[in-house]
Amino acid sequence: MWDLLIRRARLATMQPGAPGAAAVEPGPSALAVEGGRIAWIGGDQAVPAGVGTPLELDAEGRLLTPGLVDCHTHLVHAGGRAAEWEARLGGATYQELAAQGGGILSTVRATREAAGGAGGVDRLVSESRPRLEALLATGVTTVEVKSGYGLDEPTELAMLAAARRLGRLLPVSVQATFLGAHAVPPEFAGRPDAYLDLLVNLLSAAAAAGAVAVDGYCEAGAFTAAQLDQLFAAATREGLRVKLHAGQFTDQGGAELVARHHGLSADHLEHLSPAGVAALAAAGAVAVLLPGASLTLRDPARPPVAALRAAGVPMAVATDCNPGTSPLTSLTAAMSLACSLYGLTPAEALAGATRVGAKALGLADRGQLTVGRRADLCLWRAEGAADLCQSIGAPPLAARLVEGRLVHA
Ligand code: DI6
Ligand code: FE
Repeated sequence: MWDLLIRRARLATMQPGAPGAAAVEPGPSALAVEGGRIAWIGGDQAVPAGVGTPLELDAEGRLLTPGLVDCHTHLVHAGGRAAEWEARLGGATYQELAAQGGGILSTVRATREAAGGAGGVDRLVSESRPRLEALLATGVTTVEVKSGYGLDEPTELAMLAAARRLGRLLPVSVQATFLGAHAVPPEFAGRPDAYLDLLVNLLSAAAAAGAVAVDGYCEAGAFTAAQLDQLFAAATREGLRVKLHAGQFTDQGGAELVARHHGLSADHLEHLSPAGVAALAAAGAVAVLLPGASLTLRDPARPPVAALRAAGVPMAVATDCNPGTSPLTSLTAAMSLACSLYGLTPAEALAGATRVGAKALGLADRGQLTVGRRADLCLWRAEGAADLCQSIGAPPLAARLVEGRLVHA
């Protein structure tokens, strides 16, 4: 007995090469759920007689996709940075503002203050919850959440605890990433190697607090590839998967660093050499594209999409939701920007927010509609990927299901 049968849908299975993957060719139209997993997929006429179901949903020809996966966010933090954005509109640069104590360190101050004392995790949760709710309303069923605005043990662990609690409060699967190597905190100014020692010692506590991956900021003024090499080697021994902010402003060899550590993904990549593209391709790592940051920073640099495509590097699309460079709480808007700014096709953007987003998190149990995978599903008031990706404002979401449960309709 199935728990739910969806009929008369237009399935975008997102299986590479399968009919319906680009949501344009005629493909299967019915899907059944049992025990939170996809139990059967086929044509409306092929639904086996005799398998009962208490719940049947008529999709009326709408597009059915895997639930969206936002594989790169910093949504847990306190405070905002609108004044910095305004200063940049007036001609200041991100680097100038950071050198004056703004940038990441200004959010670190706000987050440490919110997280300190009794009820700190609660305060982080209530500051961050509206951002997560907004993301969910755009069809997100799995979200990655990074730490990295604490940069000390208590605040980093409080951020990870807040991420975990949000995953219990709201119908979404949360994957936490430890980003202690986001910036050198003021108390370690001029002593980055001493701070890296602290991070290495923190890895097991971060894993115990729920982190499943480690990330770093490989950038001029942040961390070098050589420094992150040590951290990633220790993180791998701790069982954490590797992800990296690479090539946002300058190419520091981040893609090659990810490849050396068999990492899941290199993210940003506005500055990436042909050797970096080849390294990602050889390692099977994902390129995570974050067009919200290009838009907000008004940065004309673009990831080398044509070269990544030609080399067969899978491209994910994510929001990078953060208060400084990408205050974006809509994954469908990020998909739209990936097409308009970076030149992805709508089918690539949809794959980037489903199958490839899941790959960027090392999650093989979601991101495609196949029997046995999680029944994380979105039903859209749309006919295909182009309809879905063209919209920038209110997403055309008709229903969202997490493990087969209707959580948004
Ligand atoms: N992601 C990041 O982590 C940095 N830039 C980006 O796109 C810094 C974010 C920040 O300024 O807080
Ligand atoms: Fe980021």
